[in-house]
Amino acid sequence: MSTLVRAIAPSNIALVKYWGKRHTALNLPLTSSFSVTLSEMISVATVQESTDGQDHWDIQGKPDKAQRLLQHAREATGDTRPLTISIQNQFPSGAGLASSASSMAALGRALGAFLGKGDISVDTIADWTRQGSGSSVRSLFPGYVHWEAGSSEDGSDCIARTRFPASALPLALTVCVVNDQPKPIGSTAAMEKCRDHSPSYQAFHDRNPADLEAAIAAVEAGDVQKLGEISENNCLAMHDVIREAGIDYFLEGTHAAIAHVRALREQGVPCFFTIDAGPNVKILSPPEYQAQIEESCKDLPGVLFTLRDAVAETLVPVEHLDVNP
Ligand code: 2P0
Repeated sequence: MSTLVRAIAPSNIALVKYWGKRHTALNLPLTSSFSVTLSEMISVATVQESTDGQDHWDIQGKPDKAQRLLQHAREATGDTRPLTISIQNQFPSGAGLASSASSMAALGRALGAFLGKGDISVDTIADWTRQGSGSSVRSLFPGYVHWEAGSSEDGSDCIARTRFPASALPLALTVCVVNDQPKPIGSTAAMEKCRDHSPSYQAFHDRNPADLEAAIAAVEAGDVQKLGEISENNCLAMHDVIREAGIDYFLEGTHAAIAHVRALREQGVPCFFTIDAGPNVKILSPPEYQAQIEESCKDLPGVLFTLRDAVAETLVPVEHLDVNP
């Protein structure tokens, strides 16, 4: 028998976004960010020792990010056994939804348990997963998560933590999927273009502390409307920066969903949107409005399908299973 480690990690959605790096090689963010970790959109990673002396990968997409993560985990633990690694995204991974955060977080948790034998701290795991995807560090924690940018050269004060449990302000998330093709340019490359070409890149980062403080205060006060205002404005400011660099992630369905959220609010439905580096629109609302919101989005022009999710209260513990090699 040999041991197979199985770890799950969910996707996360930033309400105050990270869009720029202070250290490219270590992948350290320029500013802090604030997100919700989801409960349904998950990735599952398994790790076990290979019997033929080779590494084997069974993952969706290119393995370069995962290989970078593995290299850091091996250097940190000194454990270089050949591994068979699989990562599956249990949500439409071809649908332009960010799966790199959840897949890297799942792999990091699995490697932490397998190579580190359970003695590895979550901050060390975050240090590894950040090499694959910066925002993955937020997926290592449930609820409302604050990822501190820090200022140290080595990234030792760049840490994420749950700031509030999901119950502090119950939120449902309805995704309007408007594209099922890979996005035209990935986040890392887009951030670099923005740094080099967008006049309002600095202004976007200058507003970050105030947006963070206001978003945290809004959750503390249970004020969905305020949280929505801050999140929408932060997201639109990020997309202005992106557009200034000659990239426009929005499609017809993106504009239709934004207009729809605004119209719903006019009708008294408390909801707000946020959009990441892609065209899909995430609508956040109190859970009791989700069915109505989802139904009303189905026929919007350009919306292919909708997905339902919520903020995660806990993470699923890592499992150790005895299997035949
Ligand atoms: C965020 N995004 O805060 C921002 C908003 C997308 C839009 O972090 O370069 O895969 O690997 O650190 O984390 C998505 O990019 O990028 C992201 P890298 P990552 O959620």
